[in-house]
Amino acid sequence: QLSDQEWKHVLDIWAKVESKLPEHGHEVIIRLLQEHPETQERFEKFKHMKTADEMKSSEEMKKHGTNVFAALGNILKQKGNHAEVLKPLAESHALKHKIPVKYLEFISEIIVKVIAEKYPVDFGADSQAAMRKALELFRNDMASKYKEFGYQG
Ligand code: HE5
Repeated sequence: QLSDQEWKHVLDIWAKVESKLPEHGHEVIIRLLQEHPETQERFEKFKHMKTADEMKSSEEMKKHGTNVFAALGNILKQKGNHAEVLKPLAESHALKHKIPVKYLEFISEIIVKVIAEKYPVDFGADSQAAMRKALELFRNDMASKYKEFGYQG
């Protein structure tokens, strides 16, 4: 799906993201809940939170952002051969957390936006396009797994 050059773009920028993985993961979750309030309803632990400040000071949310970014990094590093690592994530998001593909689109957009803000020099047009493509591949494969699990997503 992606060329070697595109995967290199994706993994080079991800190496920078990893230098502050908990912080960047935390910020992405906050922005997701702020920009798409309907997603907040899916989080038992976070749905009571009212302000961005409350979210910023939440260690629990930071931990969740870390887990999300660690999982995503693990997937990206498979360079498309991610069936094995994707499966448990697709299963939990389909059957337990009930996360529509639309929400995966929301978080993908925010991931690209946040990385572009943090690393404007290193995340140029080619890298952004490559990251979009990698996230699209991730979503497509999540969507087909969702269907295997009987969730229409
Ligand atoms: O499912 C798990 O592990 C397989 C539990 C921890 C986890 C969750 C939970 C992980 C590793 C991820 N998510 C990873 C992940 C990567 C993609 C980009 N997620 Zn996840 N999530 C969990 C996403 C995308 C995504 C979008 C949305 C709206 N995710 C969510 C929502 C979501 C929820 C509600 C939960 C369970 C609640 C939770 O752990 O709260 C702290």
